[in-house]
Amino acid sequence: MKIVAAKKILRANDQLAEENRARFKENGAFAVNIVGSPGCGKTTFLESLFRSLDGRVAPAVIEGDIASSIDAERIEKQGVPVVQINTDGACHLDATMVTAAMDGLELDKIELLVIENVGNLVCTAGFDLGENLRIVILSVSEGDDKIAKYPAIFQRSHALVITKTDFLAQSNFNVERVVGDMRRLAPEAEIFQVSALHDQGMDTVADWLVEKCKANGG
Ligand SMILES: Nc1nc2c(ncn2[C@@H]2O[C@H](COP(=O)(O)OP(=O)(O)OP(=O)(O)O)[C@@H](O)[C@H]2O)c(=O)[nH]1
Ligand SMILES: [Mg+2]
Repeated sequence: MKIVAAKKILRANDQLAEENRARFKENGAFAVNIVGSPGCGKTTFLESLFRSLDGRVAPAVIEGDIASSIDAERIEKQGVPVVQINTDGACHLDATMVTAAMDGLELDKIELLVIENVGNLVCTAGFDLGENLRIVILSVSEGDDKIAKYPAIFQRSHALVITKTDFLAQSNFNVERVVGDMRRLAPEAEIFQVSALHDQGMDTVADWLVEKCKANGG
């Protein structure tokens, strides 16, 4: 019985995710779901990304957190429109929450809609939000075994961003192992290496996203 219930919830989520995707398309908004562990550097990545984009596309953010508006306040400081979702304990966003958040945004004015998911490498993997692209962030301080240990989220992502590379010199993190693990699981995925806090490597990511937005009609 429990398995049937879970399947029903996922089917309902998938249906709503398709509706979200259609709404993004209608409005010319390219949606990106950012996933990764708590503290891996998702918000710092966004802050650096918006500096790098430097107005080339019109961005907005949906911030997902269990509690607080700390991340939304950080994004707001950059002058980027943002809506905060508090999941009240849930370890991932779902398509319904994103539908509700859209009401707080002028979707037709947005070319790049970034959704920062709740920090979690497990629960976020199963829930399509209606995004066009999923980016998974892995920081050097988490260790190089994470793709092997949490494969689903990496397998279902279109890009891997290895961040906090400024820590590489003080760590035993093996970049080649991580790249190899990702290539085996998701051969088509893009792989970037950045130090978002220091704005290093971010121009390549920003250029790639601008191309995606333009191809989407933005
Ligand atoms: N040295 C270094 N620190 C970083 C980098 N990126 C993020 N940090 C630090 O890592 C910590 C967590 O960064 P956040 O961007 O808040 O991480 P997050 O993934 O958004 O965290 P949650 O939303 O709570 O899951 C902060 O102290 C950042 O300053 C980086 O590239 N290098
Ligand atoms: Mg954050």
